[in-house]
Amino acid sequence: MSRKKPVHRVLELEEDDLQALCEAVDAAILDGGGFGWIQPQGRQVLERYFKGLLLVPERMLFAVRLDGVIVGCAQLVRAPRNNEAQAMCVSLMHLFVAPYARKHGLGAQLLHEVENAARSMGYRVLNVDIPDTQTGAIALFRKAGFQQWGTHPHYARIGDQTVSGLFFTKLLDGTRLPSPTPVVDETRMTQTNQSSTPSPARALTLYPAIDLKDGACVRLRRGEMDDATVYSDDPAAQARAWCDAGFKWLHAVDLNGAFEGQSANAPAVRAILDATTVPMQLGGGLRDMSAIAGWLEAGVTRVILGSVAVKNPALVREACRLFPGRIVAGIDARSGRVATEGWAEVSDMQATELALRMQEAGVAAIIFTEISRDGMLEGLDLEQTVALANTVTIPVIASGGVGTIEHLAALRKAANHAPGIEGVIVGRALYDGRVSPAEALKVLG
Ligand code: AMZ
Repeated sequence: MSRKKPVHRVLELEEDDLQALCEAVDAAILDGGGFGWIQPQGRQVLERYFKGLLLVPERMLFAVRLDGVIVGCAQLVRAPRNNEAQAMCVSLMHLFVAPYARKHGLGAQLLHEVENAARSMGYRVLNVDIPDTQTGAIALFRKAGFQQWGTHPHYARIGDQTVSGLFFTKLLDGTRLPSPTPVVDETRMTQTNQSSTPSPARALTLYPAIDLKDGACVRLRRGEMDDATVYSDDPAAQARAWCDAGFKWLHAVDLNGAFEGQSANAPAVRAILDATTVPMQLGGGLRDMSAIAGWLEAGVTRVILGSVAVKNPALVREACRLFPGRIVAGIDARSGRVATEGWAEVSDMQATELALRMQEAGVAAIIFTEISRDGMLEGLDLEQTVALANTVTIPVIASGGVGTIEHLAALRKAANHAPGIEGVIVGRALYDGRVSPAEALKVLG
C-alpha cells in the first residue's frame, strides 16, 4: 500500500490505518453523517465492519490520507454477478472526509481518484444517491459533473424527520445524458396533484472575484493595471463578507503575481485563507511546482494556471498527476486568442485548442475569460463560452463581463444547452452593488 499517494485502494488494513479510519468515521457520524450510521457505533463495530467489507467481492474500499493518516474513504459497489444487464454500472457509497481534515480539497481528490479507478476497471456508469441534507457532498458531485436524474421524497428517516434523497449519475466516457433531466419535486406533485415546473438540473456556482493588487482588493477594466478601482484594502474582510453573503467558493487572483511571474500578494492570500472556511481557487504568478504545491498545502483548494498552460504544458500535466482534481486552467482570450503574462502578451493559440490540450493534461476545469469584456459590465461572451463548453468534457467556468442579473439569467439559460458550464466569476458588478448576492444565487440555483 503506497503511503505517498493521498488516495489509494485499500486491499488490507494494518492496525494503525484501521484505527485512523475508525476515528474518521466516528467523527463523520458525530458531525451529522457522511456515513451510513446515524449514531456512533463504538470501535469494535466499526473495526468488524471494515474487516468484513474487505472480504466482500462486490465492494472496493478507497482511502484518502492527510499527512499520511487516513482521514476519509469511499466505496465502489458493483452489481451482483448475475446482474449482467448492469455489469457496466458501479455505485459510489459513503464518500466522506472527517471534519478535522476538511478544507484541503480531499473530498474532490477522493472522488476524482475513485472515478478514475472505476473508469480504468471498465465501468461506464457511476451512480450515487445521497440525502439532501449532505449539501457539501452534493456540491462536490455537481462540481464533478454528476447529473441529477431524480429525487426520492421518502429516502431516509433521520430522527423524526423524513429526508429526501437526490439521485445522480455520471457517464464515465465523458459524454453526458442527452439533456439535463428536469428535476421534478415529487412532494409538491403529490400535494397539488399536478406536475410542478421543471427546474434546472443543477445550480451554477458563483465565484466572487477577489483580485489583489498591492495588497488591496481591486477590479481592473480589460485587465489594465493602470485602470484599477480599489474596493477594499482589507481583502480578508472582503472575503468574509462574500462568505457571509452566501457564496460557497472564492476566486482569488494575484494580479501583481500574474505580471511578475511569481506570487506577490502572499500575505493577503494567507489572510483570506485564515479568515474563511469555504474553498478557494487561486491564480496569478503560479509558474513552478513549488509555488503550486506550496499554495495547495497552505489550504488553497484549487490553483489556476494561465501562462504555464501555454508555455509549459508539461508542468500542468505533472501538477495534475500529483494533485488530481486541484488544477484548473485559466484560459484568457482576446478575440479567441490566448493571452498570458498578466494579459500583456497574446499568443497564436486558439482558446478551444488550448482547452483541449488542458483537458488532455488532466485539469479539473477551465476558467474562460474574454478579456475585452472583463470589468466592462456589458455581459459575458456567451457564444464563445458555450462553444468552449461543448468542445471539452470537463466543466467550464464563465468569466468576464457580468454587469446585471439578466446577464446571469442568460448564462443560466445557455447552460441548459451547454451542461458543461459549471459556474461564473463575478467581480465589479458585485462590488458596485449592481448584482445582489441573494438575487444572483437565486437566478443561478
Ligand atoms: O487582469 C489581468 N490583467 C490578469 C488576470 N486577471 N492577468 C492574469 N489574470 C489572471 C488569469 C488567471 O486566473 O485570469 O491570473 C491567472 C493566471 O495567472 P498566470 O500567472 O498563471 O498567467
